[in-house]
Amino acid sequence: APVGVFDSGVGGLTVAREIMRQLPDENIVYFGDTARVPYGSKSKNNIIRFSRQIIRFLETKSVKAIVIACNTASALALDVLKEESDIPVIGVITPGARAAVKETRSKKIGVVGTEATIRSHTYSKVITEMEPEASVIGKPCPLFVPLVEEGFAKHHVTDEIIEYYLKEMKHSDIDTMILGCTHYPLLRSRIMEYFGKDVHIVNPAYETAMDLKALLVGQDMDNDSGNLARYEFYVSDTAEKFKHFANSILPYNVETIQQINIEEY
Ligand code: DGN
Repeated sequence: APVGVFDSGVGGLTVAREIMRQLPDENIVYFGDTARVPYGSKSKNNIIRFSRQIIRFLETKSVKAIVIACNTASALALDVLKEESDIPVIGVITPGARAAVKETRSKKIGVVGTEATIRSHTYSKVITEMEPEASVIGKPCPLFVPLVEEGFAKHHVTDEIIEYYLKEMKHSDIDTMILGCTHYPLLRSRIMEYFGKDVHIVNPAYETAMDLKALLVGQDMDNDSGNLARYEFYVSDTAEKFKHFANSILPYNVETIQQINIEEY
């Protein structure tokens, strides 16, 4: 059976890419909610409703586990969805938080993400449950998403926006920073350059793939067939833009992407 991965759009492909790297035998069904992106500026009720529909859709594909690749949906909907679902559902927040707690010496951790993710304080809550002495500074960086999607990751305006958003964080005493949004790993090298060596950068996509591996092995659900893994992609808006982005970040060429009406689920 495949693993279901979903996101508000294309960003979750950074998580799918890590799963492909770390679990090369696993089949993946990916859903990107391109008709309703962005989630970062939406209310909790809507994010839960959207995520519920997507999980119902993925269940029709007989997935054995679901990864919520979207930080915003993980921050606002994971608790509810986990409770409702018969199959294991994991998000990106706990894996990212755990890695940050392990890494930090100063116990001062920075988190960047969408407006909704930062406002929810979910990263802070999860981090302080693991390490009560930790303090977390959050900063919403909403412009990072369109910059990445429009192909501006290496443009000098992106460096200016990084400076604009992260100036305060740079002059704080954090020693670890979580890239708490699916798109931000694509700005990783620019952000690392901006902070210099003193700040450790955590990529929750990488950590989540490790957690998924542990989950599948632990429940004896890992696929060691040795066959070539199958990847299926579904979106709620036209496939064209998704395809372009997918082919710019995935290690192989995506040919077929199917558009579905997610409101039917
Ligand atoms: N996928 C979203 C996240 O990780 O929070 C970012 C895109 C969005 O919905 N704004």
